[in-house]
Amino acid sequence: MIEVEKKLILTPEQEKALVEGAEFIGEKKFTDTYFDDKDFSLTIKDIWLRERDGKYELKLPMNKLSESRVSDQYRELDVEDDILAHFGARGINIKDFLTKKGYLPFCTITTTRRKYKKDGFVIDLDVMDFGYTLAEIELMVDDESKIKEATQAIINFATKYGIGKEILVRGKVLEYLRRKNPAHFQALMDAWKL
Ligand code: V4E
Repeated sequence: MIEVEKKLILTPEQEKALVEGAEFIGEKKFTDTYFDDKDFSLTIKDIWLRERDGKYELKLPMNKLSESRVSDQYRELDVEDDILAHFGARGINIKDFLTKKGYLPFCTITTTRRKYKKDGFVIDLDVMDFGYTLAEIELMVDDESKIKEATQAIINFATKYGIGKEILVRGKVLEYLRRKNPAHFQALMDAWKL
């Protein structure tokens, strides 16, 4: 399955309208630590290696950085062996792999996430510990050919609640870097030509 998602910054009124009548799925809190080397080799390629509450995850981009980012699609690996295999490092311990590659933590964020369902869409309301709040509207599709359609469906759904003017919303990690590690942030902006 492919997750198609759109990140949004909502006003309190928009948030209220969006969750009104939605099914509340639950709230959870998790802490992510992201890794990269001193040259930002992974994140420059839009590759995100993280440890979420002790479990390693890798997000790999499916759309090219040059394409317009109306929505985000990433392939996600959450099995350690699959992550190591992606880097051609099968058979070693992931901690040793990180050390060998010089991948060090560059950002740690704790998120409190409230999850809702409405009209077949999943809505996440994320509050981050560094003073940033984001909403995400998500749809799962079973084939790459359906990404465009799903993106449009998300936009139409958001428009119903007066949301959707801002196409490019900074994700939590980019906002964290902008505030706390401007050199890393600038390296990404330069590499991505944003
Ligand atoms: C994909 C990505 C980053 C990694 C963090 O991904 P994100 O979806 O923000 O995290 P989260 O906690 O919501 O993960 P989930 O629980 O949904 O798996 S950091 C930046 N990006 C991509 C990105 C980009 N390339 N460009 C812009 C302008 N924004 C975001």
